[in-house]
This record gives sequence, structure tokens and C-alpha cells, in this order.
Amino acid sequence: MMTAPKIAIIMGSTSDWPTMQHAADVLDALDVAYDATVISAHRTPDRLVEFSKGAEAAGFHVVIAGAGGAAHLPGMCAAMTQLPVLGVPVESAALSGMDSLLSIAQMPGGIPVGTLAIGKAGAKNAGLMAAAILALNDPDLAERLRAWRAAQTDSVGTDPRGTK
Ligand code: RP5
Repeated sequence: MMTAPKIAIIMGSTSDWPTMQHAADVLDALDVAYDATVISAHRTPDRLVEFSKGAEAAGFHVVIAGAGGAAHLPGMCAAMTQLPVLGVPVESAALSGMDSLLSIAQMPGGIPVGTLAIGKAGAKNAGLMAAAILALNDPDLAERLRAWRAAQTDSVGTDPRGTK
């Protein structure tokens, strides 16, 4: 029987997907189900309210939220749910993602957003962190995560030319 996804990946625009798919890719590799949806804090505010207020009842345990520029999405989502929200600053054209990073990281005390790195690395790590949170209550997933990390370690050779 299919279980409902416990991880929601939301992003401000379809243009964020090339970044946010790195979160999805790592969850696929760990066999963790997720929903991926475009929700813009600016362009679709009602969709944001509906999702955020209903996320816990919908069965989600973690939200990964990616946005670029004036990146209100993770913070506004976190304001409306007590689920852990992991924010991914998407690299913007104008300011290379520094605007996104500061918008997401500088939350006033009281409403936390766990902010990751700008871009691909941040999205990948958000996926890994979301999986690690779920793994606290899922021993099989914890084992898959351990194996994923061990394989990563094994893939790192000692020769900088890459021959061994
Ligand atoms: C933000 O504005 C989105 O998260 C995206 O990173 C940025 C640009 O969006 P588009 O103009 O490409 O749709 O809301």
C-alpha cells in the first residue's frame, strides 16, 4: 500500500525546479516519497496559506521550501505551520542568491527556518536533512541513509587525478 508522502517540496516558481530537483533526486535515491509543488508567496498567496495551514493534517512531517530573490516563501510557510521548514536559497540572476540567502536566514526569533546553502548544494542537503529527520522514527530509512553516506565515502579516492 502506498503511504502518503511525509515530505513536501515547495518552490516559488517553475524556474526553481532545476535547483530543487536536487532535493528530489536525493530523496528518490533514498526511496523517500515527496510531493513537489509550485507555491509563490507573492503570486499565489492563497495557495501558500492553504498549503501551510493544512500541511500537518495532510500528513507531511517536513517542508523543504526553495525560493529566490525576495524569498519570503520559507518564512511565511513557517509562520503558518509548526512542522520543520528547511529553506533553500535559490541562486538569483541579479545578486547570485545573496538576496535569497539573507531573506531566508534572517528570520526574527520565534519562527525558525533551517536555512541551507545557496543553490544545488543547499537543495541536496535539504533533501538529506529531511530524510535524516524522518529517519529518527524509521529504522529502515536510517539504514538506507547510512548506506548512502558510506557509498559517498567509498567514492572518494585519494588520487587528485582520479585514477584510484
Ligand atoms: C521567486 O522569484 C521564485 O522563487 C524564483 O526564484 C524567482 C523568479 O521567479 P520567476 O520570475 O522565474 O518565475 O518568487
